[in-house]
Amino acid sequence: MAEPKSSAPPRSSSDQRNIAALPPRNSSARAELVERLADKAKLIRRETVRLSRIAGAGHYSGTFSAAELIAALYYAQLRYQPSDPGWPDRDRFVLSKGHAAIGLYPVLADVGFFDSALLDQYTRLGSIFGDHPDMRKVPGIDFSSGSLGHGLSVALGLALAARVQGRSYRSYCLLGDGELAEGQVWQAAMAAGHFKTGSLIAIIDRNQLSIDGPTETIMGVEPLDAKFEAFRWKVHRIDGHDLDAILDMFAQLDDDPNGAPQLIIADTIKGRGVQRMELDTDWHVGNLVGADYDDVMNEIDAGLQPSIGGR
Ligand SMILES: Cc1ncc(C[n+]2csc(CCOP(=O)(O)OP(=O)(O)O)c2C)c(N)n1
Ligand SMILES: [Mg+2]
Repeated sequence: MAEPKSSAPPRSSSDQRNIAALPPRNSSARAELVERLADKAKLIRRETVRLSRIAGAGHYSGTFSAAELIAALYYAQLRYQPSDPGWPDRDRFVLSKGHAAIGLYPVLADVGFFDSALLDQYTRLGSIFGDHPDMRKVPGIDFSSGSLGHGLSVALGLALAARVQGRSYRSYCLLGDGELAEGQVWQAAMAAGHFKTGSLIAIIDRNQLSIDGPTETIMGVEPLDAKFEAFRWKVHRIDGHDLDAILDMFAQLDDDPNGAPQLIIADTIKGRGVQRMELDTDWHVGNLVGADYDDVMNEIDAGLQPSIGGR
């Protein structure tokens, strides 16, 4: 394979992300930011519950494990212009675990990609919103995912495209840990290391569970750090529900587009934020109605409580 030319300009910290600069820990500006992001994570969980009821079923637990990550990405990290979804210099975001789209659509609406009233028709005949996202229909979606295993390859292609086009955008990809059983993920991982795509940022939602059981029983993925390091990635590991840790991690990412691709392993809890769902495979897909619906909404409103999941 021919080596793509490497002319992508480095990003500078002054590049326009969603926030100009990360306020230091323990400052009031930082506390305000974290509170705002926690509110957005609540929005993601609440809307997931509401839209699931419209559809008659929804992916709760794998969306909840990623709620803080998605909130931090869209309200503090990615650069984009909702008025111009195809802006060529936008950061790309590939939701490789496409079944979490139910939590992403409300964010795209909230930041202004489309009218949030459209969500009331979620999955109904004629709606642009399917259970999995369609890049041809939904403004702000960069890839039609849902069939697991493809996203990292696409995000890598987008990172290589930035290099060829001389653009400074980053390419982010959110993967599930069960998804890592797909061989194509490892082809992409190997190629990304080989091509030194430093502008590629993969985030693994390490919630320990696939659809019907623990990853380590179905297809063990550990030691995850060592595997990606062997493929020449720079690897970080954080608590994926700790907004301060996520923000610090984002601020530490390298800006060299020709350096090692960068992986964030985010240790999370599947179903986090709703105790009955935590680490319970029965809530991968479900449908909350009646009093259960109201109870769960109240629980979400109360914010994250100590996890019963033991981690
Ligand atoms: C290629 C493919 N195989 C199977 C599925 C069915 N499926 C949907 S979600 C899921 C579980 C994936 O587990 P993980 O990646 O860990 O997702 P999370 O725990 O974050 O929900 C599976 C197997 C799919 N969407 N695509
Ligand atoms: Mg998982």
